Amino acid sequence: MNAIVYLSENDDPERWRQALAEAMPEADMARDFHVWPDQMAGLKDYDEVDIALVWRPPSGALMKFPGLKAIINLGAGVDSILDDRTWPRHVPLVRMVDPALTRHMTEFVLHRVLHFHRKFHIYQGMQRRHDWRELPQADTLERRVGILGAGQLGGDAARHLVNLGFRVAVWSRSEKRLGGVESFYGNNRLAAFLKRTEILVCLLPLTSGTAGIINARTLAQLPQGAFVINAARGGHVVEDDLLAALDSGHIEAAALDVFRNEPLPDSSPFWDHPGVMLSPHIASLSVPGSAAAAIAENIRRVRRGESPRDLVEPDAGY
Ligand code: NDP
Ligand code: OXD
Repeated sequence: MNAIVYLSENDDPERWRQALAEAMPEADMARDFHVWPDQMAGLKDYDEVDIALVWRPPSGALMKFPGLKAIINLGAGVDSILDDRTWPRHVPLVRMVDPALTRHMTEFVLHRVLHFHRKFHIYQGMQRRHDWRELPQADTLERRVGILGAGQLGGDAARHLVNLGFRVAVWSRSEKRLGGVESFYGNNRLAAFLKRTEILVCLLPLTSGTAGIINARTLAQLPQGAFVINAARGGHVVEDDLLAALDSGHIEAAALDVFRNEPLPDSSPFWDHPGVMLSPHIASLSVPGSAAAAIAENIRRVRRGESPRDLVEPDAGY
């Protein structure tokens, strides 16, 4: 028998059970979908579990299922799994690639880029002071946006920004050919990418090669008055360095969705910093009704003995 175990404290498991039931009418999700650790009673033997659906699973939990054929992550970033030394490396790990996840991230990026580009961060303060003035406005065609990461999310955001007229560049490991987008790749091109970037967007995976990439040195390489938008992981930013750059005015403002410690502690200076627009890790939330299609297809592939799509390369870290 094949069974699915759901390991996540982040979401309502019933939403995923329901979405998968619709995407896999051939399966009996009432019988075969088990929620760790509270709803495991219906399972005779942990060996029966071939699929784990996970989001930040508790350390050691995946080791309890020796028959696993795939670990399917209910989000795009797999850093929390790879950081846990107990995850079974021999089991294929799948990340989330889903049109709704991509669409919603692009909305977030467009919103933040337009917010800074059109100076709404300044107009908001002016409203509070009853200050009716118009500020000089740069033309979109002259505004240089740079995206760290040009994968599913960075690539889509880049395309939409190009459509709005922005001058867009991406930075990735390998060269990209995206219409109208300048491609920088490799560590030795990072400085040149930063030098031309007025609005920096981070959409990198968190790996040993990208942790702390937004730091005093790289922030100093951005032009005076640049903006930072981080929708990837808190670990990409050296938070004290960003605060110092905001305080000095070198960075005019930042939009931060992710933090090293989440939920963001009440004592964090980011909460009340006038240059920070903050959100609680909601840039793009997984949508079960949309993501279930790709998950169902991967479950079918694995059960037919085929390799799943959207595999993570553990050595690369994403
Ligand atoms: P992808 O794996 O599709 O893309 C990753 C991109 O980063 C690729 O272009 C890759 O380069 C590049 N990259 C990786 N390592 C390096 C490096 N060392 N130097 C330069 N470029 C590098 O990931 P997604 O676009 O699907 O997701 C990106 C991240 O967004 C996730 O890992 C997650 O952390 C975050 N996220 C945040 C959400 C939120 O709500 N805040 C929601 C969803 C995701 P190459 O193409 O050459 O391989
Ligand atoms: C993700 C996230 O990685 O929501 O999908 O952060």
